[in-house]
Amino acid sequence: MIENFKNEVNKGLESNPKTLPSKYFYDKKGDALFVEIMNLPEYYLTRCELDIFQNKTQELVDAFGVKPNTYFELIELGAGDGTKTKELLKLLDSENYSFDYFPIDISSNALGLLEQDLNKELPNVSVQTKQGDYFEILATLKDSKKPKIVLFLGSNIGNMTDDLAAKFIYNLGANLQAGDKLLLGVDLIKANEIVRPAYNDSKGITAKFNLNLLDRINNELDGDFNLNHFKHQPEYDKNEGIAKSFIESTIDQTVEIKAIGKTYKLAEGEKIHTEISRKYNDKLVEKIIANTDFNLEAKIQDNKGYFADYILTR
Ligand code: AVJ
Repeated sequence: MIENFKNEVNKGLESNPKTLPSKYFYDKKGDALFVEIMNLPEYYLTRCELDIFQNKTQELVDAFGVKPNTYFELIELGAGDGTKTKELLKLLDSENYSFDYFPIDISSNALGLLEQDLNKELPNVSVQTKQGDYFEILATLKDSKKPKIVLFLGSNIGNMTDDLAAKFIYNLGANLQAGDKLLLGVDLIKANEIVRPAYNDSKGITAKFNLNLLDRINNELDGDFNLNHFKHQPEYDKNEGIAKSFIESTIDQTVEIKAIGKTYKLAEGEKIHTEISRKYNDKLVEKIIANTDFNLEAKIQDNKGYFADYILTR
């Protein structure tokens, strides 16, 4: 684990232009900052998808094509605190659907909290938490041959390049059977004035979230990044449809990472690319599923038309 972190940090900082992987945002402090981001007025994504789960719940269930008397498995990749999914679970529970809910997450802590909360609020829903790697767990669930609905919410796929997203969906298909469904939550391409503030909020929480990556390297790899000499630098252009985050060096400097045993030079104005957040439209969704076993079944949007939950059928 720490070896991977070292290797990826070293590879990224030796690249030209420099990069660091966004998956390392999420240490304890990063998790807490992301919760703060989700509550920001500028960060519309979470609220828009919650609007779908609250107000278009029946449309979602209709698109799943499930019936109350036929058992299915509801699987969620990266369950988080389950706020959105709870709305769906409430409806399925009140209409006596027969299913088990399998939230999958890398954080056993998050899963424990979610299970506790659901057992209290929806005691009739069977919750089977699964801690670990998405694909390893899906491979074990495949053996049951039960009909499956997989949820991948929150525009989490947005952190992947289009190539990686296509491979990811292909691999999901390989772990499912014909007729199974995938609910893919994506942020839609829209005006700069709406997307830019979501990644550059007025309270500077997103800036802290981005720069926390340097802090994590300082803490875990004995680095000496001085956060006063770096700044958050986001970019978005609707013609490309990808929000990008950079960390910009504000002076000429050399940083040392002792655990790697190396130093890295940064020029004033030089940027480290830390994240992409891909925004989608129908064409791009069609593109990433083109070489997979999935077909587009339905598209369900929030009332503003900012966000979409696409239902794909395997
Ligand atoms: C968790 C990947 C959906 O890209 O919008 C939020 C992460 N980065 N603000 C996103 C994030 C900066 C978020 N995802």
